[in-house]
Amino acid sequence: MATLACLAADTASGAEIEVPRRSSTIDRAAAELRRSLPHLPAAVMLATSNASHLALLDLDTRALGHEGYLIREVRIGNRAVILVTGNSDVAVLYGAFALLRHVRASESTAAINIASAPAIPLRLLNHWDNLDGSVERGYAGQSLWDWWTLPDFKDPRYDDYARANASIGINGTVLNNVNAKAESLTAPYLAKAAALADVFRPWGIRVYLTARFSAPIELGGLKTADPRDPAVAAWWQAKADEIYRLIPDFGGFLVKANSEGQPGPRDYGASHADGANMLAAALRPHGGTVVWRAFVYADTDPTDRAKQAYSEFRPLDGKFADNVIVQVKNGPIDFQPREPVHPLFGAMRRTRLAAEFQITKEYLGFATHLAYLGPLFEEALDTPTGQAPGQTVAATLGAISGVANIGRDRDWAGSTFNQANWYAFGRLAWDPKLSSQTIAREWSRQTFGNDAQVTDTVTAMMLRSREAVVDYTGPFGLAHLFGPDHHYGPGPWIADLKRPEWNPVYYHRADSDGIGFDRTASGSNAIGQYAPTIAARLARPEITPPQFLLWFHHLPWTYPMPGGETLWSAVVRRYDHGVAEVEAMRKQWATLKSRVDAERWAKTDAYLGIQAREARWWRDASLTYWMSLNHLPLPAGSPPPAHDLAWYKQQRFPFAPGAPH
Ligand code: GCV
Repeated sequence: MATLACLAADTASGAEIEVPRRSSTIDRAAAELRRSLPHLPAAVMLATSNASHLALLDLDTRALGHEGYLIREVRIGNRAVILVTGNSDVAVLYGAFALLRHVRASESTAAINIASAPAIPLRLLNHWDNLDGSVERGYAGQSLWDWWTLPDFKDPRYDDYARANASIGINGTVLNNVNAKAESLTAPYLAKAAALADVFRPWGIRVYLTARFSAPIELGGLKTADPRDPAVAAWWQAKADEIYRLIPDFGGFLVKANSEGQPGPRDYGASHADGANMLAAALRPHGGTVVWRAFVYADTDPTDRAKQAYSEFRPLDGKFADNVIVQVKNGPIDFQPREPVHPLFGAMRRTRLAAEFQITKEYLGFATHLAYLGPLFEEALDTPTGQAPGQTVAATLGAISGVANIGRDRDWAGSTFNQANWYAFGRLAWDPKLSSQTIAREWSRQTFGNDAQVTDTVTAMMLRSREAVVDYTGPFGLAHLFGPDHHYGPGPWIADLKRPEWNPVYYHRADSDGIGFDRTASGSNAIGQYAPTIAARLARPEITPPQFLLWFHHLPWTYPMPGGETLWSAVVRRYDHGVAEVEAMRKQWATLKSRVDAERWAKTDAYLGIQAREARWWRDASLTYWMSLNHLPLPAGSPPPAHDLAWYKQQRFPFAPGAPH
């Protein structure tokens, strides 16, 4: 073993970390083990699969690909070691983190034998961070990126950010908001991005930037940004060359085009494919990727907003260059507490697709409400597309993006439990077959320790939490009932915003007779965008999954639900249940007071208090409004709302965080 560089020796146990070949990435893997496991359970070797020490072991690592890892107890020479290996340095790093997870969860390495490779090659965070330090839909303080002091000062938190991401397998990060400023592509900002890329590189994380489509006009002085104009293509080519001189492993561009006022190829009568392919050509010589968002809807299109992305992108299938990925939000509207999956999944067979999830909780109570998103991610990823036998949404993906919930708050994500959403996103991006329950337990143990009562209670709270938010904000598939702009709190009565599809009344279509959006053939026929087997289930309310009932159907308030109660009574019961669930979570958390550190216990307790108050507000405001339309009494036992409708309508929140500016 003379050639081994022994980086650490634990004097207490005598165990050591052996590293046949050092690199900046493998050194970090060793340092993580040393830092987190001061008492290593056994000697650990960190080595890529081509290390000569492993030759005699005859390991077959082909199935691991570039990033997958293998952790196994082996004998090397006359010694037993836990080998962490893979086909690249970053694979070894991922393996080291997996070993840490395993030890935290099982407190043992006996008979360890874990092989794992990521199911989805590109696993991105999307930051909606602005150059002025604000974060669109950010509820965890200012942007982590201090553009003012970069590139000179590299805040140590950048390294911690990268560590946290590498520990869950995130391999790319888009630094800036999709509502992009052209300035982010100027030389000073590229130097700042390059400084961050230097910090992230050893952790296997590539930097991406959003690209404002009109940048050739704003920065280059051109008269047009038409993607078919050779001068425009040349401008982007030169810009790409400039970026790669500074960031040789630059990941590429993320683009929001012709969506919510952003410029794009449609401004010139060109298609989304024309725009994406022009940028892709500029990145191609350098190995970069264009991630092009399919989040489009237009007030000039009178059809159902839920149909517009499919209508515009499905005909472009096969027309995108192979270094373009089309990024599709998990549902057809906009990150609601529950949506059916987007019909584009499985429908664009000749296009690489990414699923975009929102980790930040724009529509699930901001940072203050406890809503564990593991079940939301899992539900979408596991949904069958119906487009091929056994195909789930996860199986259609070449990439996955999560809109980050990270800021400069001391707890990074605005609350302890919001960290679980960042964690769950990464774990499911690596392995969509993991259950959200497994992930919740794993996270709880690593966050609060191995006290079984804490693990069981925290896991139980987490697993009921997202459904509680669905119940008190919009049960049975009701959606987009939020106050305007800030999206904080209820506003189902809002009907006067400029664009029809910005108004909650557009989505619920409630009147004296009934409620819900008819998306069947007799209505907008959005169900026609799904595969026939799926569409058949959605065509009739009796066989539509109840959680999507009012997403797809307009039904009378008196509609008989399974079990005999009326739709109205069932709706009220769900609102009441949502409120009760938050009270139950509060009680569960109270039982942990002596078992969780005082600081995190107190903040979570206070936040659950806020959530309980706001769940009641949501329930009361919504029911008051529905009753103003249907004039039905509340079922027996359901408490009357605290205020009248006028009171709820009067509430104003000018300083709610996260709204665009
Ligand atoms: C970045 C929603 C949000 C916007 C966001 C947009 C998007 O509409 O409210 O803040 O803009 O989605 O995903 O582009």
